[in-house]
Amino acid sequence: MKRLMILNGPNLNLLGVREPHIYGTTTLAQIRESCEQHAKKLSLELSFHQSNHEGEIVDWIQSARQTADAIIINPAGYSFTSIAILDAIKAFEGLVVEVHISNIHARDEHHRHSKISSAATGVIAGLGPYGYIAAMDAVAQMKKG
Ligand code: CA2
Repeated sequence: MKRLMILNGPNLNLLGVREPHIYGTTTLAQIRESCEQHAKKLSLELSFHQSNHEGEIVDWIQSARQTADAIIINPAGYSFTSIAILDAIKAFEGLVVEVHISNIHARDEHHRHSKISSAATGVIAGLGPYGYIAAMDAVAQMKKG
């Protein structure tokens, strides 16, 4: 069974609670629930995390070297700042899909250039919470990871 780690960065715990015009009304708990259901359908073993702390995210990515075959990551605000997360992703050998709920390319200049994307296998942006499901389908289909 393929093992998948889904990581969510800072403030994503506020999804559905604030700024629904940008990020929609779905909460992170609802996203987690739909990912868990989808993982069962795809026979993926899933772990799902959210943190507001960069070092904790780095620790999870490092632990994924032993415990996961693929990572789906929404680095949120750290997408645009974190060389530490970029370096940790580079040291992970499996498939990495970066997901953004909003279309970061259609946003202001602070939200356009993810540092993480250069190390990701693929990037999904702008599909709302469905982006996580699309990323899981990719993980299940693709050979690496
Ligand atoms: O669209 C995404 O998934 C983002 O990664 C979300 C990040 C943002 O910085 C990226 O540009 C795109 C922000 C997550 C913060 O989520 C909030 C949700 C509700 C209220 C405030 C923040």
